[in-house]
Amino acid sequence: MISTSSSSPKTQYFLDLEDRFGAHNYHPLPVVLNRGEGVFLWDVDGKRYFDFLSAYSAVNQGHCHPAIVAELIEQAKKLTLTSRAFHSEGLGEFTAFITDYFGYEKVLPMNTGVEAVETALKLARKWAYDVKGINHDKAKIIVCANNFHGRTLNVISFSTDPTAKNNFGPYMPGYEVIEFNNIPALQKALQDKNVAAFLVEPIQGEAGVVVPNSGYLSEAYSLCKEANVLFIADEIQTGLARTGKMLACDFEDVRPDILILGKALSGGTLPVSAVLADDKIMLTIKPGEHGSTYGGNPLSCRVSIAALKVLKEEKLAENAQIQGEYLRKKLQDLNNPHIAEIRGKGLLNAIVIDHPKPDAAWDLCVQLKENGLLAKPTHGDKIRFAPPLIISKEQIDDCVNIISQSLSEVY
Ligand code: IF1
Repeated sequence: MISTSSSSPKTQYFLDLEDRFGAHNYHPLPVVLNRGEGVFLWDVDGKRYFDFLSAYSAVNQGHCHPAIVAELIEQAKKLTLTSRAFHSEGLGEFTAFITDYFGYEKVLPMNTGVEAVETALKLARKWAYDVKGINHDKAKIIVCANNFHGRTLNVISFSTDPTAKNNFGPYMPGYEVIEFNNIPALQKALQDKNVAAFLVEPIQGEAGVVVPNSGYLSEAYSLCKEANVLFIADEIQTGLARTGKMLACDFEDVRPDILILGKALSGGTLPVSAVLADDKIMLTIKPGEHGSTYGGNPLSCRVSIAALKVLKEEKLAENAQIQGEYLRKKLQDLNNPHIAEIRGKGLLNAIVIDHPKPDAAWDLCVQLKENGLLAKPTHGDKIRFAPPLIISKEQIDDCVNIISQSLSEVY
């Protein structure tokens, strides 16, 4: 039984249900939500919170965005799923829309983020054999330490996080892990002629919002080009305006050979992911070689078009840039001795807590919750601050006041 002194009977009821009947594969804050609108969430007692997690960047457009929900409802009444055994109006329109939006020749739609990562990795291997001419079963993919790309057996095979990986073996071969933000390490790894691709998060999210040196992505991209190796960007968390540009790779004018998107591609309404690439890569996968029952369904397609339109119409990249800078400055100005570091880009931010108590970051998050702001600790001492991108300056002011007050109450 999960119990906290402040949980209401109603909250406790739902905590107990999950605890009793749900797998224990998460450790959530003890808050039970039942409504969302814009930057706000409400719990079962009607208490309102600022959302500073945005479902790990899936609700960049804000909760229950009216334009996205309207499209969802309208399409749900018309046609939701055909499977890819047949064509649908929605899929045709989506493929044209998203390839034009990001400037690629082709798209392959999937559902969850990790499925899109798997798709990108399969594409890279197929390209390696069919185009680059690597010998059968020899293709190698370079990845970075402290990566997070999802939770399938293949993807955790190249995780360096023991919690995500241990006791799930045997693992998939064919990966080499190098240090993130280390160009010489990449140079060395690229000397192997069997390297097909380099898979990287432009900013490492799970690692605690680790922003690489400026120039890292563009240099890594150039090295990949020289070595005839595909540069794969996992922009599932960093993309779609989160960091202050449409893609985090845009900061360095890098156009990935394979671009992976997910999360906010549906504005938090249903799982939609996508892999974008040009013909010379995408057309290496032939009919029957890859797919998904729900991937590219007409409901997802229409919702995704609406979600992408909102990003541009509401200038969310610009707002993320402006409010992100403002948030980091306001947090600096607190001059709080327990905030050791404030880092991030746009509205993908994290603070590092400096406090002797082992659960210091968790305790602060519980206090933030008491004071009406929801954020989640990661790796013990870090807290992610990533509100929906529609947040205003006045709302940031309110949030920083809550953070300041909570810090003084808890430490
Ligand atoms: C969980 C983290 C964030 C991702 C990148 C692929 C995926 C993710 C860059 C897979 C997913 C989520 C999953 C969520 C926690 C969360 C997370 F802390 F674990 F690392 F956001 F930072 N690539 N990230 O960030 O996408 O299959 O989940 O749709 O609980 O696993 P998915």
